[in-house]
Order: sequence, then structure tokens, then C-alpha cells
Amino acid sequence: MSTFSAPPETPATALAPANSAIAAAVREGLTAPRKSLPAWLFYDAEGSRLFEQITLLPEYYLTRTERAIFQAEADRIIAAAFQSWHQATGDGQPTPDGAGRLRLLELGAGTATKTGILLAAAVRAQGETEYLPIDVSESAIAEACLTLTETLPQVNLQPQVANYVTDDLAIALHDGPTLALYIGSSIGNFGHDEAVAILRNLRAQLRPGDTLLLGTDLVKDTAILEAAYCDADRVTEAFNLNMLRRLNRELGAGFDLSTFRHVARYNREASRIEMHLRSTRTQQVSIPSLNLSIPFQAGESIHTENSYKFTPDSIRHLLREGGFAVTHTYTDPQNYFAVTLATVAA
Ligand code: AVJ
Repeated sequence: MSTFSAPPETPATALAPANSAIAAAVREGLTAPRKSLPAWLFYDAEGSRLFEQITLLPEYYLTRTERAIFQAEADRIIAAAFQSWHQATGDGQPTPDGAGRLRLLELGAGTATKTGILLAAAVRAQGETEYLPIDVSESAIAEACLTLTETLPQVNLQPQVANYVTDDLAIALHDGPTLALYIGSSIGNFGHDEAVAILRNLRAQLRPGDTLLLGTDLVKDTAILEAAYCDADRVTEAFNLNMLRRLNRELGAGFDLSTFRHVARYNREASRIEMHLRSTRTQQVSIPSLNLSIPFQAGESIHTENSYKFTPDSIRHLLREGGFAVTHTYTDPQNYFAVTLATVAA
């Protein structure tokens, strides 16, 4: 397979700085022998809107199942986080001056719609509660803060715009327990090594007795998994194709969306849903701003996402490698989704 490159009349540096990370990722992914694009490229404004729509689909059980678990278990989760702190430090409940209060921190907070259930439980337990949402999207964090200010005024917001995948976290010290949230099966987008690195990055900011609440989708029947990523209303198809539309918009790429098909299949050996965009014909797609022309064979695909599925064992092992020990597992009656509480391992 050859990749045609025009003379570098338009160097990548001529692109707006915000586009340089995108340009680098696209060049790397589409010139590789097996084409791929990183899943974070899904989330422009339109992609974020489509993902919100996905979370409401009947086939996409993940979001509503995790929400139901939070609704049923939030008070117990908060109590268990205090218990973990008490066991490690000997400290009791927060004092009237607020010392020893539990704070919540969230990786990839997004618009934090489910987090409100846990924050409300923390407020019930101790009154005022600090919340540190961390996300790469400034607009998502701003929306989360706006909503929470109105609905839960007892929450003190300390938002941070940061990329917890590529950058070391820097979290302010705190004189009580921290409960870190990494929910929504967001960790499922990463392979084992990267997932471990994310957990260790978080672990480095926590102290003995602090806890992590991890939300993960569980291995289940193939038909149920595949339907969740190939819904009847074709919202997931639009979400997948939007990645190409984004490259057309932001890089001036020439993808003809009618020549790419949405594919989502469960790879049971690898325990993951794999999403692809498959070219229905042999074609060249030009990306002028990158001086690239990308050849596609009929049936050749771009791998756009992995969504890993877990078992109680694989969750425990992953957390162990990341520096955490499981203390509680919360799930739904159908065992579709797991919410796991783990403590910082000594
Ligand atoms: C946001 C990564 C949890 O993997 O289920 C939904 C993204 N992709 N439908 C998932 C997604 C297609 C979602 N996560």
C-alpha cells in the first residue's frame, strides 16, 4: 500500500494550533498499513451531541444501568469511602469546621450528569462537598458547573481542564478523604497498558485510605453488545461517520460519507467491541491540508474505536496493576454493568 505525498508547499504548521494534534493523529492513523483513527476524535460539538443521544437509546443500556446503580447505592458508596479512610488513618467523621470532609474528583467528567447522584449523597452525609471535575473539554466542564451550581449549591466546584491520558495530574492537597470517579466505562476505550498508566497517574495523586469508583461495562451476550453499538435508529452510525465529517470540516479532507459503512462487531477473544468505517469501494481520499492522498481498497476499513468489556476478575486485576485493591462491587440485577469501589493499595 502506498501513500502519495505532494511536495510540502503547505506545511502542517500552517494549520491552526488547535488542529495540530488532530493533524498528527490523522497522518499517523491513515498512513499506517492498518488504518485507524483515535476515538477522542469523535468528540467535537456534533459528536458530543450524538453521544448524548446514544446514551438515551433503548439498545444502549450502559448509561441508564450505571445511573440505576448509583441511585440504588449512592449512600452506601459514600459510607464505604469514609470507611476506607477511617480504616487507613483512624480518622472519624468530618468535624463541624469541615476538616475531614470527603471530596469527589472525576476523570473525564464531561457534563457530569450521573455524578449529581453521588454528589447529592455526599451532601446528605456531610453537607458542603468539594468537587473537582477534570476534563479536556472546557465547554463540557463549564456546562457541568453551571448545572451543579443551580441544582446542588452545597457543592464547591474546582474544575480543571486537563488531559489525564497524556499529562501528569496535579491535584491540590486535601485534609480528608478523596473519592475519585472514573465512570461511564470510559476506561473501556483504552487497551490494558494505557488503562494501567491512567490508573497509576491517578494513584500518584491519592493517599492511603482514598478510594476510586470505577464504572465498567461487563462481558455479556454478543447480540446485546453488538446492538448497543449498532442501534436501529442508526445514531451510532452517524456518530462513527461524524469523525470523517469532522476531518472534512477541520482538515478540508474529501471523504464521501456515502462510500463508508458503519461496522461494530464484538471480538470475544479480545473482550472488546471494535468499531470501523469500511470503504465500499476502491478510492483515493485527499487531505489537502496534510498533503496526503489516502488510498482505500474496496472493503478496507478504518478502525475508529475499541470498547473493552470486563469481568469481575479482569476488573480486579486491572485495578491491582494500577495500584488499587477492590473493596466493594455494585451491579444491576442483570449483571450488565459493574461499579467497583477500590482503595489505594498500601
Ligand atoms: C464513552 C467510551 C463509554 O464505549 O460505550 C458509544 C463510546 N461508542 N457508542 C462506549 C461509544 C459508541 C462509549 N464510551
